[in-house]
Amino acid sequence: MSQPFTISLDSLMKPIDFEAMKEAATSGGCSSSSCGTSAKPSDMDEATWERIKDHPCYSEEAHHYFARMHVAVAPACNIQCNYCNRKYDCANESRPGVVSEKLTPDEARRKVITVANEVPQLSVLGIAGPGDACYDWKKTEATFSAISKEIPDVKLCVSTNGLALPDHVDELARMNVDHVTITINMVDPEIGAKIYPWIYYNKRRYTGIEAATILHERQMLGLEMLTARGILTKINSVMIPGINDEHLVEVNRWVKERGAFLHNVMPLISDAAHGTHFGLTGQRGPTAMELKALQDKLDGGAKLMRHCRQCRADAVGLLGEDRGQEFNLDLLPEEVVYDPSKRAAYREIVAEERGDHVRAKEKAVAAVKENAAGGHTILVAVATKGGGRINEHFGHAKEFQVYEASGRGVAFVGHRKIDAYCMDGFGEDATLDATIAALEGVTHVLCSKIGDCPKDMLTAAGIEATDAYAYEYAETAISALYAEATADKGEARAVA
Ligand code: CLF
Ligand code: SF4
Repeated sequence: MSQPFTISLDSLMKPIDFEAMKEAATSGGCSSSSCGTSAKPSDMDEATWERIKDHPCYSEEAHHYFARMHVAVAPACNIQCNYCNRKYDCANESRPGVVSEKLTPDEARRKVITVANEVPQLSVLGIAGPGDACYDWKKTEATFSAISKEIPDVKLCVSTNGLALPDHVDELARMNVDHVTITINMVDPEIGAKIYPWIYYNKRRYTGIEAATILHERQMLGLEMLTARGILTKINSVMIPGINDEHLVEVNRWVKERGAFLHNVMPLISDAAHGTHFGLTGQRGPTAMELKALQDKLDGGAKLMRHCRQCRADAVGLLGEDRGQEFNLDLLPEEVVYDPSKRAAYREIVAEERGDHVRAKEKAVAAVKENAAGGHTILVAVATKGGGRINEHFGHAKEFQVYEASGRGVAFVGHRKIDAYCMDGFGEDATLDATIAALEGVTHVLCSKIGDCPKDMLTAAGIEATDAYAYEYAETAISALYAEATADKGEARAVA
């Protein structure tokens, strides 16, 4: 690995030290053979890659480096989902938690420019509620047109339930909105009636199967219209055990046939405290392994997104982090002027780092495939602050990124949210128990530092934890672990 870039990658996290980043980049951190290597997947054309390479949701690889922000300008909604309570964020695109503040388009403009000046990773501005961006259209339109004039290179992204979408596809295309998400939970209105108690359409309220039929037809029409205009469309589906979990195979097939670019299956988040219909009636969400099993089953259909963090409708930062509180309205300056210098400098450094990472990843994948005799699989949880590196202490991690190593190579397969184990220098046993439960199915943990006590408890739970690969790329470390694991298996077989 190229050790000097660990300095720069840590400095990619806040606060940013550009001098250190530049020094690292010119001191051999990026080998000449790897500089400029494209991270483009081999099965994607250049034009499509150009459109997604900086979008943290549309490219799993980009999510290690680039950030999105949502502005909560669209509170009105035209349907009712059984997993949503109006007091909470739109569950289409966010975990249930109140939006801290709704914004007018002008407040949103001030916030976006302030964030762009301070968070150089910012590449995407999304409107994901807290209601529906297409139904609350005037505010969505006013926000996008103001921002695109001042920060022309920020990508505009919209999330919608699809009911009002067909009315605005042409305007979206005109405004250069290149990424649209539709939440589609069913293609069978009988299943839809169990998810949507009512919709409001053409100044009338519809219920039951009639409501679900209209919603389904509008969603399919919207998707087809977007595809016809070349807009990249992602489909989000909420996995609701016993209601639409098996049916999502059918949904995947329908959306693939209609040109969807990605399919993102998210677990239902259900809690009576959120006051949703599903929460109050005891409808459970899927376990992490149930979600993974469904995603594995969908492999080969519409391309899957597995790195969604179900972020808030006012989220700011890399996926998995939320810096929204740093940019609350009362902290924003009255007058804002966009300064592109930090974003430009960041992109220059990241372009080189990504080349290095891709080269390391290719090497790791090849090594795992070579060692894969016997069909051995390991599931590895990585503590990271970003950059695709193992650069977070076990006790500070609030999530793990999970990778699978098998005969097919090394692949990112999801994440597990946890509470940080270490608070004020002390570890909480109860938190560790919950972390171990959240790591169901995981065989190894990689982090930049771990104490003996948590390490021993993880070992007792059958999970091998190590900080021996601190600051390595995740894939590089995983290929080494895989080689060890398969060698152990070989020995075991030889002894037997
Ligand atoms: Fe936001 Fe959605 Fe655009 Fe991303 S989120 S509007 S596509 S910029 Fe991303 Fe967040 Fe998952 Fe959404 S991680 S909830 S998929
Ligand atoms: Fe809630 Fe979003 Fe569904 Fe509207 S579309 S009811 S805001 S989850």
